[in-house]
Amino acid sequence: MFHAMAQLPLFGTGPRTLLDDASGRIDYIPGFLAPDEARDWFERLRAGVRWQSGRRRMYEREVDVPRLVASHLLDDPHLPAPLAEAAARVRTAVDAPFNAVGLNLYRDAQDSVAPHNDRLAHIAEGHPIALLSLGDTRRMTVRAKLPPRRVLHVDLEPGSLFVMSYATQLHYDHGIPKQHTPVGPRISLAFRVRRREAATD
Ligand SMILES: O=C(O)CCC(=O)C(=O)O
Repeated sequence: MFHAMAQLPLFGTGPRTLLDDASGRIDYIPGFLAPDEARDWFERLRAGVRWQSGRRRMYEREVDVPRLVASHLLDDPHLPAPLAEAAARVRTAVDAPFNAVGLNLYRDAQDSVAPHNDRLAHIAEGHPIALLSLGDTRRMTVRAKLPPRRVLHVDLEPGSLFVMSYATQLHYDHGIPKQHTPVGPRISLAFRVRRREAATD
């Protein structure tokens, strides 16, 4: 599924396979982007994307999600330049026909994403999800849905790439919890292969 990743990272301590069994595969590639590039894309995206407050249903009510979001199809003629560059770069590492990117902006330590798996009705079966991190480091928690509920905690550093196979979405939830210590803003780019009939979100 993934290209030989060992040859890809030019910075950081090298790629790590965090999980690889019948329940799926997760790879973490620190230093996938050079620090200057990660900083540049962060600034350009923070300023140049039309960030929105996401909404979700909770107990019969609509509430804001605690972060800002945006999404683009990758064939959008108005795709912001850093997203086109990021998509091209991610495709060099991950062998998947990514066609959409979801963006998350965590403004501070209070912003988060609750544990979830990606919506299976929206993503094409068999393809991975690749998360590119920019800005400050946030901790991702990946937890098995069933006992013994194996847990992975991964600090997603700026310029890193975190790749989850499709199968992991069946067996694990992933999330970014709020944290007690102050932290600066972080942007994540979630590259997905969306089913064409699914609306963007
Ligand atoms: O910010 C992240 O790295 C995780 C984002 C995520 O889980 C999602 O967009 O579904």
